[in-house]
Amino acid sequence: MNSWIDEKSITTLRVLGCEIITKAKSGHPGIVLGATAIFHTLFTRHLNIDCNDVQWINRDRFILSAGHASALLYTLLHFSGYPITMDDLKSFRQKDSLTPGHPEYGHTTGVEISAGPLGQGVATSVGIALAEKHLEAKFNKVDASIIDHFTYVICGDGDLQEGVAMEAMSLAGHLKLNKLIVLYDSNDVQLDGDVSLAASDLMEEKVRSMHWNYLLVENGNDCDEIDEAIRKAKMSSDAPTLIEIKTTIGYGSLYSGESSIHGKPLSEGELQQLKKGLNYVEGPFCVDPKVYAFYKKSVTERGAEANSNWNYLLSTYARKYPLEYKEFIHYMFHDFKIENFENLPTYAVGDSVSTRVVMGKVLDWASSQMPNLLGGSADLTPSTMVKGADGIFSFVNPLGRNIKFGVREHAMSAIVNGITLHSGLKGFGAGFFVFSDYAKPAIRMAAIMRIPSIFLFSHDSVCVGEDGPTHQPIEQLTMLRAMPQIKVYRPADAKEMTAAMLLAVENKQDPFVIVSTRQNVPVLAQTDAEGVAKGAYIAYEPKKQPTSMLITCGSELSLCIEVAKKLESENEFVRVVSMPCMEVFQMQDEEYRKQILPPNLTKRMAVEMGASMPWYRFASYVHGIDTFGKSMPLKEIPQEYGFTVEQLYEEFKTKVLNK
Ligand SMILES: Cc1ncc(C[n+]2csc(CCOP(=O)(O)OP(=O)(O)O)c2C)c(N)n1
Ligand SMILES: [Mg+2]
Repeated sequence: MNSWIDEKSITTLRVLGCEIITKAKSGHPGIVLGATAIFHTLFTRHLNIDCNDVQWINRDRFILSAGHASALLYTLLHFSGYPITMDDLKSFRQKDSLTPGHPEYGHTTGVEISAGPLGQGVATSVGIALAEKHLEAKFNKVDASIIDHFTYVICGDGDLQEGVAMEAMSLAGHLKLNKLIVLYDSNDVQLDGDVSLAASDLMEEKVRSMHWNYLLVENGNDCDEIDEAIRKAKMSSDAPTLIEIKTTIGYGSLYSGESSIHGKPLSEGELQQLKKGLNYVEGPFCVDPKVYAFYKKSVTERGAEANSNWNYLLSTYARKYPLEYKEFIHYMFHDFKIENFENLPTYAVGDSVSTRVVMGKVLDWASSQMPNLLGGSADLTPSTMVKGADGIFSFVNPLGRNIKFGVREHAMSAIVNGITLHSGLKGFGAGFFVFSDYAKPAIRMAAIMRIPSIFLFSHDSVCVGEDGPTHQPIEQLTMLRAMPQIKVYRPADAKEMTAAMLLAVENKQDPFVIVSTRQNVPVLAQTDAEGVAKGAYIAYEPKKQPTSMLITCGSELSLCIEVAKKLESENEFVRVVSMPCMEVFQMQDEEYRKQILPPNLTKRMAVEMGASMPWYRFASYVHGIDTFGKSMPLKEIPQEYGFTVEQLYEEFKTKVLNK
């Protein structure tokens, strides 16, 4: 039985949530009416958050994976004292409102994660829970647990049908991330109809086999039953918990239990019917002051008190453990400027080394300077060379910074986002570049959220060789370069790679993708760290005023310089531009861009071992690869695709110079 105020609050959330959806003529009333008691119980009885200190590091994290419940989340945040007014609620889904269609991290205070693409929230929450475990092990003392919070997720049937959620949950169970609690809004309905049309998994067996606890709440309208299950889940155990909570989609409406209510706003008449059925007497957009008062007491003040107790604990900690406290503060602000470059591996001009080896070495070195770097590879450590420091992260070694992600590129990338989102840590993940396809939806979330996750990839081109077309990237660079708010670096040699990696580890906004070669490439005299920071620069300037240009990046730079030198010996003066990052170059001021790519220098050829499309922004003629690759020995590949000095020289002459 729910108390009077629980009942009143839940009804208010249902009605107000539906009112704003109806006003917007857009949104998802189904979950707003069905899962209300889950949200309400979690917020009023468990979630420790503080609207006056939204970045409080030890707050519980609330991850809404079912992003279509945004109307409910905004209404709850409004009740809980966050800066969302009734007018903001009334502007639900309108242009530039604080209440956009799906929750947007960095846009609406109190939103912990951008959500909408189902499954992402569940997977990202695994990274958040992992970060919590690591920081807990790093900083807590027997008499002062300064990191000690839960990560709560609300998800629906759709979230758990997504592969990314399953990949991540499998890892979370394996790593025994026991502070992770998933509240599953189980209503047997999804957008297209009954869940039984598309799935018949035995959820209990499924999650138990992944080493999760499983609890069932049969009446998802009963706050005490939900409360009891959350309490059990919080009790110490060595497993994360999934609580399956049976609810009725569209509860209280004419379409109760039907999939049609999932995303169809109620009409004014249906809204009146809902209010009548729920005995709701307030006028439109009106809230009984008792509901506000209840939320003030049970969310706002309870959260503020938890935060104030924590601050007291932290001040004791600061006194007793001043060194650890100092380090803790560094972690919180990612305040690890690299100043000591003494042991940074350097390379001599003329050395030959693959950029993946350099990527791994710089990361190892950076990890020694930045103790808050945490990540690893998707079962490809010997290939990508990417690993975290201090041993493998596990239940017994939560201090380990090397995460064995297994062959789970998608979950890896979402988990990296979770690690980064937690704050205090910076996540990275690595794999074969061609499998960035598997990681892309999570990379996109990092870009949308503007968080500084790092995605490292090796085997950047057809020069993978024998593994053939399935393993040879072609269109992946185009895909990522087309993505807003991300920096895609493809360095040319050890020096460029070192510079790009340093930018990535120190970066505080927007994700980095860094792509490295499998094969050895020469260390060039012409490459330059400052140029790398600007995205593009002149790598080779002929002795006389250039009359044409080669624009390139990655392993093709050394070839282009050779081509330019050969042409110079024939009195043809060609500039070579190294462009390791198009996005960063585009951000430079016009003067710099014109200096590197003078508009009057129209004879240009761009060269890259990948799809030609992105280069037409810079050159009207491109030598790329617009077919899939071929399985063949590495040494025959450059010839096959026209990437030898001789072939490029001929092509440049016939197609650009003598045109
Ligand atoms: C990756 C992804 N695919 C599809 C959608 C579109 N979509 C949003 S909600 C939804 C239905 C999901 O069903 P369920 O999780 O059971 O939600 P309910 O209808 O019960 O609220 C779908 C298909 C999406 N948001 N993300
Ligand atoms: Mg459902």
